[in-house]
Amino acid sequence: MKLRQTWRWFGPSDPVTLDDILQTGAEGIVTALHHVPHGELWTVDDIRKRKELIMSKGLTWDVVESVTIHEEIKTRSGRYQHWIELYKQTLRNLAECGINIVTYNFMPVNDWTRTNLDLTMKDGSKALYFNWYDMALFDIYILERPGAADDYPAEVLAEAEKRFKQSTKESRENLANIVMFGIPGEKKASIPEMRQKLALYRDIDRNALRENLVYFLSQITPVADEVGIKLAIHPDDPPYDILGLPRIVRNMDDYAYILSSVPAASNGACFCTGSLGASFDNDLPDMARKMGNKIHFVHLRNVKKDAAGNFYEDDHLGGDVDMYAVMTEILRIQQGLGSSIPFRPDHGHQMLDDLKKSTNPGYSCIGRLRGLAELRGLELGIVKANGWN
Ligand code: DNO
Repeated sequence: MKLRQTWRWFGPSDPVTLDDILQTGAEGIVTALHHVPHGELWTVDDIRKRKELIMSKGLTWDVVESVTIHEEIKTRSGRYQHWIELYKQTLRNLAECGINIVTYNFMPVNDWTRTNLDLTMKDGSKALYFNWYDMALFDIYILERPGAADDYPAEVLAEAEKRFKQSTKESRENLANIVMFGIPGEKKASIPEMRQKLALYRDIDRNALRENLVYFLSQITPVADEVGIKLAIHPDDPPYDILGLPRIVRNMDDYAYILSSVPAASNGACFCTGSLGASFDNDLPDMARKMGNKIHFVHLRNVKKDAAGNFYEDDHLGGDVDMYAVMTEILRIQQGLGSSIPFRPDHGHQMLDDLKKSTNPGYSCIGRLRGLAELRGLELGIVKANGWN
């Protein structure tokens, strides 16, 4: 049995339309109700309308990415129990509409973080990039987080200071917008809002955040098990502590802790090779082997790191991640299952005609289409060579 080829769509305002997606050869859609504020209930009516829209084009809604977790759940403060009850009801509503894989993350404050959204590659295409010097520049000189300078090595501090001196008001605003970019179609944070959110985590260290995640999972997994939903926690991107915030989904130890602390059938992972591949410590094929059928969803993407840990997003089959080895492990897991694990080509370079269009960073059409085509070919080759079908 093969994997299921899916495609992330940001809803009706996505410049890549459902008609476009049909031509990529993707079989299923990954999406969310991005207009619903974080934490609020997804109603059956809203879910059904979105599902019907997708089905009217001959596609299916296979995976939700993401039902975002309210910050009060992550910090276990304020009305967290109220938000958890809403989360449970959203899971029930999704199951009622026949949607049964739900991706989420437990990154404090920010979702994925980059410092450059259009790094020019040798071939003229553009890629997303993360650089510690610009991250430090943002953290120390723009966000002005108390104690920020203590979190970076001297070499990074020196380069950040140099870059700050050369920066302009406009370049600093631009950097802040990139670091706080968030998810297309969702509310963007301002610097004062970001400071307020960071303050909520003042007393939350790694252990406390882990406990909050385990509490959340112990609350929602009985519902997910009952209605047949598979949960898929996305790793932290990048898999490092940033902005003084603890990150708790970075490597195999973190996943082992999360999966064993709440041993429910529904408790599983989104295996994102781009996020996990940004760490020198992660051996991805080995992680896939260890996680086995706890992998409920897969993001395939590649990264190229330099010695300092800065990284850019490379071609899907280029970069540091051995995509052949990862694909082989995922397909090996797939052979023992009765249903297809969905994967999507994650991010892609802005290239060809897309360079002239306004696109969602990482989510333009042609770069992902190239990725999907390459990954689909890789899959076919591995399946045939192993006598799988
Ligand atoms: C970035 C994405 C992430 C992911 C969420 C899952 O492109 O992979 O934003 O959707 O972290 O909750």
